Amino acid sequence: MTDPEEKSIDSASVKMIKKAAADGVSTVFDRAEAIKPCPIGSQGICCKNCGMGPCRLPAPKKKDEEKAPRRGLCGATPETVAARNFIRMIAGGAAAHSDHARGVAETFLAMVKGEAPGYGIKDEQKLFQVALDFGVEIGDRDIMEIARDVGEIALAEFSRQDGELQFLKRAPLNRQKLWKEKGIAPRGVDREIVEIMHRTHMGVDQDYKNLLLQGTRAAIADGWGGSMIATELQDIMFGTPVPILGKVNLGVLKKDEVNLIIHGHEPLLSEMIVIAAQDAEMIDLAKAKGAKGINLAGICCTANEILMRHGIPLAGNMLQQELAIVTGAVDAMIVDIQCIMQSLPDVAQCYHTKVLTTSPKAKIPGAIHIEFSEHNAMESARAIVKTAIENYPNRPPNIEIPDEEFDLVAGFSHETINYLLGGIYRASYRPLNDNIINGRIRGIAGVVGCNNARVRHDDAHVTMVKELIKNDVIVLQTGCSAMACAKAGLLTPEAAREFAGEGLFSVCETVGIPPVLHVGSCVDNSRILMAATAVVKDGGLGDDISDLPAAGAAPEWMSEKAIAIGHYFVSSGVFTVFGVTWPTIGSEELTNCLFKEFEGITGGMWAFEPDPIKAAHLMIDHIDTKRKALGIDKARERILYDMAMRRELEAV
Ligand code: NFS
Repeated sequence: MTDPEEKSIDSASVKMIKKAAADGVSTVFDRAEAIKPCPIGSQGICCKNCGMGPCRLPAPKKKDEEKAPRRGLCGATPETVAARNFIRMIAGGAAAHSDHARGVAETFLAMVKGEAPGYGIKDEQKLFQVALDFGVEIGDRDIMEIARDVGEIALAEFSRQDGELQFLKRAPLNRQKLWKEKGIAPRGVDREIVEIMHRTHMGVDQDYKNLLLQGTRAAIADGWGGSMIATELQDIMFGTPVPILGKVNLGVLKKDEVNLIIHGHEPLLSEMIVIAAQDAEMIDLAKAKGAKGINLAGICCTANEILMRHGIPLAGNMLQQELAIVTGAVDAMIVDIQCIMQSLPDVAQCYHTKVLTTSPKAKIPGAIHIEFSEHNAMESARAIVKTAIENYPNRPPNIEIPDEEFDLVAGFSHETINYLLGGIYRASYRPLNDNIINGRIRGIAGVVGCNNARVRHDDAHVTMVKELIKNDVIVLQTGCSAMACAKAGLLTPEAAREFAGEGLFSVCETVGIPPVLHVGSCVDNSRILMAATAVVKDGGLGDDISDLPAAGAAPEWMSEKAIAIGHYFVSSGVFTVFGVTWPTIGSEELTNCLFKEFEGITGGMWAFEPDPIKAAHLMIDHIDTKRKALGIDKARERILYDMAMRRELEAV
């Protein structure tokens, strides 16, 4: 294997990659060297949607072949094939977010009916807000009656057969109008996903632009439907996050406590485990087994959920899931759904870790299955915690916990941003807008998404975000990207002094916020949509999200969910840059449509740039173009001039 230092910028991960090699354990980093991606598949031009194929349509190499048509057996063009593949990725991603959301809605309804003991309502204000959005009468009705109506409407949204999703009404009016005019305002996400699967079946929709429009409907249904429903109902049940101090990286594991890692996505499970792990009986049991206590930590997006609401530490992001087990100190890793590697039980075999699956939708051979349902949540949570405790005495001799452990502040829901900037009594986005208008803040960037073993772990996230804040762009983050930057120390208020440009630093210092705001898990990218909408509604920065000096990025994306998210940002009017690889590159025409023509349809567009510094500058250029269109470009020049003058004065 090539130098482990080349695999990650995170020293804790490098140590564990080395330990894995010494222990004879194969990880994703080894497999990434052994298996090379198929060049035709990765360009999106391999069609395997029928039994006559797979038809691979690479560009002809020799000049004389240039005129030979590239066609599948049915005559499908590279454009059609790449568009089919691309929107099937959107379908996969939207399905993942939305099925998660459906689970939340079902639990919410069970809670209302008294069939989900342990769950309740923590944020009544948000319940009333969603009730208003859904047109549910509030009056002096009992809270559970209101909640029942909200839950029923939320659940019905998934299979809405006609009309439009209710949450579309939350978007700026111009955005709603545009979606209507272009015919892309979605119905229920289930229906839009099924229609993708139908249209991409052999011999149905052969027009790549028409295919992309269907992908657009499903993506909007994800962002403003499935994902937003998940975020809102989770907030109602578990509380809307407020700023909270946390810790990140493998150093959060404890040598002398039972280490229980929660990995996956649904807070339905992790919230219950947080409670079960605090149970006195469980702590006594841990002590009886020789441990000093029970230490919970998270991996992947469920980690972000429990960090934001309880301050539970983050053990690491997606590419650290195997490495956590390699420490030898994890007594159990509990998984639910999404971003979970099948290799976990294999890695665990070399240590003592028990891998527990909990969802009937996600089983792994070699793992122990303890089924979790909302009806017996606490019972299964306790069984899970007990399994971890009982495994503590089996710790192997070769334990090595890296020291790396960093502070971060998380919990910046869009409601929180409102209060922080505007104060309790006049909560508003006004100060943010004013600071964008006066140029101290140049613009807003959302940097989100996965890790990808094809590139150096965490490198692109951290490099891009540093470049953005250096140029006075405030960054909102979710998911693995937020964890990467937290490990680099960017998610603390002190980071503003060290890394931010002078304008952004002055705002961060006044308000006491980090230059990089942790907004939550991947379904919480819906919070970024709401924040962008709030900025538009506060005024002075245009009439639509596409007018804002804002941009999005997923520099280390790998999952279909990331494509769905990227496309709902583009469809909401945001310029969005992805790194690593681009899944339609095999069709120039289709790629051109997504990168250029799409701006004429949705006001947003895609870009691909694997170099994170160049990608950051694409975002900054876009932000500057929007500032110019808004007529606020001069304000920034003045600010910078003032700063320079001040420095000169200070020098005298
Ligand atoms: Ni989102 Fe990617 Fe997964 Fe979270 Fe991490 S890999 S698309 S960031 S954990 S969902």
